[in-house]
Amino acid sequence: MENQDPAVVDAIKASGESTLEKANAKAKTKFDQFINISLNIAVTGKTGSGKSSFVNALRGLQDDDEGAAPTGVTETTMVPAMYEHPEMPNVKLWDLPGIGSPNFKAKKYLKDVNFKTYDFFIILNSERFTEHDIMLAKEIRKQKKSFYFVRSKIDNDINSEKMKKGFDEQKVLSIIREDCQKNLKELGDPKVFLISSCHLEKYDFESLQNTLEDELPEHKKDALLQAWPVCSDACLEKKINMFKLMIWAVSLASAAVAVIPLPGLSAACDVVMVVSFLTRCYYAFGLDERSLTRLSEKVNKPHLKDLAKSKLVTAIREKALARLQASAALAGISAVEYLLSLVPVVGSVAAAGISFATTQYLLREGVNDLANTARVIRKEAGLTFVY
Ligand SMILES: Nc1nc2c(ncn2[C@@H]2O[C@H](COP(=O)(O)OP(=O)(O)OP(=O)(O)O)[C@@H](O)[C@H]2O)c(=O)[nH]1
Ligand SMILES: [Mg+2]
Repeated sequence: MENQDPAVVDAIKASGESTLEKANAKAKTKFDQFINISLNIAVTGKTGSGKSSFVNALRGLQDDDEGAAPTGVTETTMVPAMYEHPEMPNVKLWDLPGIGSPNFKAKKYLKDVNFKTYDFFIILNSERFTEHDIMLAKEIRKQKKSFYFVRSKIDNDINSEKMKKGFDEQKVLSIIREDCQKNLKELGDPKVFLISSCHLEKYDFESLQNTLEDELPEHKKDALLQAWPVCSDACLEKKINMFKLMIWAVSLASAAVAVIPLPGLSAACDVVMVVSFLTRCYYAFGLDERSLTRLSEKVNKPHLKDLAKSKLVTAIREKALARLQASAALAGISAVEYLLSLVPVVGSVAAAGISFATTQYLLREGVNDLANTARVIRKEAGLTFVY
């Protein structure tokens, strides 16, 4: 390996493989999984428990947004309805029919909703869990799938308790938690997550994220973390770290260094891959128009969007790829050079020409730029120190 570009050597090392050939193969698989692996989340529970609202919240949508699952006190979902994550179509949320009917049969229900489709089930109840929830959980376990109990609409409970004298939020939460757990004892003390779909940044939403991450297989974990709404600083940092850990794979997969380039020698770079990776990053960090609008409204700070104006963020927002080719053609430069013009470039990188190291640099600087923008926005939104 002594003649290889040091950046390539680094990437091979990061892959954990011994040769460039093996590292390349691993990089391609890893990149493909990162973008395309399917994750199917089933949301079930009693009629009216807030399933559709929870599905919407996980997709970063409000109940009245276009494309949101219909919600409301009279609305009943009769068949499983599939909702793709708006930016990550590989992550699918399934809004299952309610389980409240008097002659409910868990086995038949699971068969009817085609249980094999789902990676795991989330069972919601906005009151105490009942025998139906327990029957369903037992049947899910029998079918060797996982389930997670969510006690929904916690904001309602907190609001009504707030009126009372000596209100203590933590105390109310532990009473609800204990009450729910008492009902579920026969299942062996499963965790119950207290959640409000209107306030994902509060209560146990982050804890649900951590538990799912711990229990999902490695390759599914990345899909979950990409699609999960940014609910805390820790969540954002985890996302940033995940994207950084992917850089070796994207650079190898996109560089097509089948023939080992020597230092400084140019290497072909698959710009489409680089752009799709940075675009994923942009959505995962919540920098898209819709997420920013929602955040601005929530914290009542309309100027937040003005903080997402770096060259890279703007290029992605304005549909980078289509414009990228046009602008590159207009300026008579390569698409990589154009991409490079969107991140701060130090002299030596610019002078070196488009090499493997340039692609790596571009990815690193790109992720850093998006990460810093997302951090600044959270800070300005006043969310950084809340947790
Ligand atoms: N305050 C509050 N209201 C919620 C929350 N989640 C859902 N709701 C409200 O509860 C009602 C029922 O919510 P849905 O999401 O339609 O419930 P569902 O389980 O999908 O109902 P079905 O499809 O009929 O089984 C709606 O009016 C929602 O706005 C929440 O976290 N907090
Ligand atoms: Mg519904």
